[in-house]
Amino acid sequence: MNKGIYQLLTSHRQAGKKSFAVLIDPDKADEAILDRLIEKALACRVDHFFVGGSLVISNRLDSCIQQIKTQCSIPVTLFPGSPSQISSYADALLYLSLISGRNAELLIGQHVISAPFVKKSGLEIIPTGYMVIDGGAPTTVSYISNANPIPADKDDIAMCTAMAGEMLGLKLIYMDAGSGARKPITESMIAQVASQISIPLIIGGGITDPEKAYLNCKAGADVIVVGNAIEKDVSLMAEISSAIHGVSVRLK
Ligand code: 1GP
Repeated sequence: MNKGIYQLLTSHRQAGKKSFAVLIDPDKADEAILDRLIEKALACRVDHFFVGGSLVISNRLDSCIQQIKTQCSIPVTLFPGSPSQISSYADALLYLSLISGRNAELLIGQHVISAPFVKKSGLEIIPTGYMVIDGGAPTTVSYISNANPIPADKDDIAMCTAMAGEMLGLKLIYMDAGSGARKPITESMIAQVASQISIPLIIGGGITDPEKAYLNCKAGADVIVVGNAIEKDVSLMAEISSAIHGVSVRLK
């Protein structure tokens, strides 16, 4: 039987292992593109597929996940831009609360409306503190969320936000500079947050090269998410994957 996704994340964290998640936007990945991505992901030891987007205009969410599921056993976790982005074909759902913002709808409002539907999905639900960090320019997520991101140089605000999220019972922290961010999250912010939480830390947004992925992991990220850069150049997947998996962490 498959381990739950959360158990996988926590056991990797405890073992000091870093994970690589490739983000797939169903609007951008047609069948042929997805075929290529899956083949490459299998060859590169990708740990997770995250599926979702801020919009998801097409009706391809279910078919996209079904295609992944028929071709490989890499776990699929939903990273939804809205409560409508639920598919029972996935393994798990990042149940996001936008704790960096003060938009009540994204903190709890939409969750209340979608709760019965989400519960019925049968998905593994992973309560996730979602923190949007300023990535140097407005991104889709910062626009859609209608909430101020945390300034890129305010490591202490990020740290306190993540601490509060953990103490409120959230099981993951996902810090995101937004898709295609000009400036990814700094190592100093990652290190400060990582030093104060004991739940897995996911980092994404604007990571375009293996060095950045490596440095993020060294700073304390447990999972690195890359979307845009791989959409543009699928060959990057191999380099980024080996950079992430090459990080060895001394256990405390
Ligand atoms: C966005 O964290 C993800 O929400 C990934 O960002 O597309 O810039 O890699 P990129």
